[in-house]
Amino acid sequence: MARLNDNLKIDGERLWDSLMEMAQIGPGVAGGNNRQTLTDEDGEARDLFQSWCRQAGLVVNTDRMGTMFARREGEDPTALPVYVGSHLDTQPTGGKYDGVLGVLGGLEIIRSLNDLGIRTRHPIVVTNWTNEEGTRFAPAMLASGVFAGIHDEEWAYNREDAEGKRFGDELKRIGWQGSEITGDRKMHAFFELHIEQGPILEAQGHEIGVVTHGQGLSWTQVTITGKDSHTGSTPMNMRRNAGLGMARILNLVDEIAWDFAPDAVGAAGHIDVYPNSRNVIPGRAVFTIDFRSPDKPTIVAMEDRLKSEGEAICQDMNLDVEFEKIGGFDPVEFDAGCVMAVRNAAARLGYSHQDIISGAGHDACWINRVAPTAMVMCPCVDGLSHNEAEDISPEWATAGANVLFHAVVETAEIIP
Ligand code: HGY
Ligand code: MN
Ligand code: MN
Repeated sequence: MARLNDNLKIDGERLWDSLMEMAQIGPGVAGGNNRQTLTDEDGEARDLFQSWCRQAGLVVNTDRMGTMFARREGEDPTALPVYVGSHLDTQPTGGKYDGVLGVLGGLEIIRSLNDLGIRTRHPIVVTNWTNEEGTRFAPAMLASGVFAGIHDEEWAYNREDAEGKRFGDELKRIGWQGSEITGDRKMHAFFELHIEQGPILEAQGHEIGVVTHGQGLSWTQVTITGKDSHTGSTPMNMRRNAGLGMARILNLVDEIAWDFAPDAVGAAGHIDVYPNSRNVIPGRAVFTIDFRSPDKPTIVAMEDRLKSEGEAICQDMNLDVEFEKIGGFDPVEFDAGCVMAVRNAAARLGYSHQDIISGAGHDACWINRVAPTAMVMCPCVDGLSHNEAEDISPEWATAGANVLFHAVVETAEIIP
């Protein structure tokens, strides 16, 4: 009977083919993907994933946040399942592997267990979390956050996109509002395979990242109010330029991040000025500041400086300003036992590996609150992600999925 030894491997070619087929849904304009959460394209991806799960003999259920759970029975149906997964939604200019590798890597484990005729004591559940990216509906990791009891469902349902569409309405529109109460499921453990989205593993020449921690995240939405006026006839000393106020605060964000570097980063990826007309001084600016650090006091210090110095900037410019915390989570330490299963798997399989702190946020960061959790990372080319040029090698995908396979199956206990 198969034991956990180094010839227990997934089918890398089948995994790669599935990644390429999924990438056809919601294509971007430069070779990547634009498959934002709860769009028709997201619905198509869900349908394809569900059909693959059913072909693999899995029973698929969905909770009220639309998260998909595809279950393979264990010898002991009363044993808490081992969950494995990530997300299928992408950034508007996303890559083909961010999130998708973790969902299809989980499915590949099932396909390989079926091929090898291996049974496990614990059931195994492959998971697709709704709205990990938080790009269409802030914040990121929304469904896993409701699952972990961080957000309540009604608040999540009322999140609106840039066109004023509600999360709850869009979930119903694409037909993926399930009936399960979100968070009722209990887990024996959760594992997530993800590309690093940074340059460390490739630069160090390692195939596997054993993720011990995740850095903390803080999203602050800033709203500056000035006065729309004519760009030609309004004297400089009479202007209340919200766009200029935003520019000065964005410069402040960069200064703050550099002051706390190298263990902190900061930027604003979402920026809107109104009315955004060439000959109107912007009377309103709305933008989101993204601060990250593995150190919680550093994040608090950055948020405090943003507020105090940002208020001073706006006061000087006769502008009104509001700061609203719209997302974030504390730095995460993953479960030592699950991390050990990942590290042992990488060693057993002979992959070069190193411990690493995740720079990006993941559903695992919330699920770590309610179940023993760990992550496996593989490198990505030039550390590039959240860019359509995101790229990995088939070998890296296979290595990551093999380590995930061993960590999940060890935790789910092979039936001899
Ligand atoms: O923002 C993040 O770190 C994740 O990619 N959603
Ligand atoms: Mn991701
Ligand atoms: Mn992402």
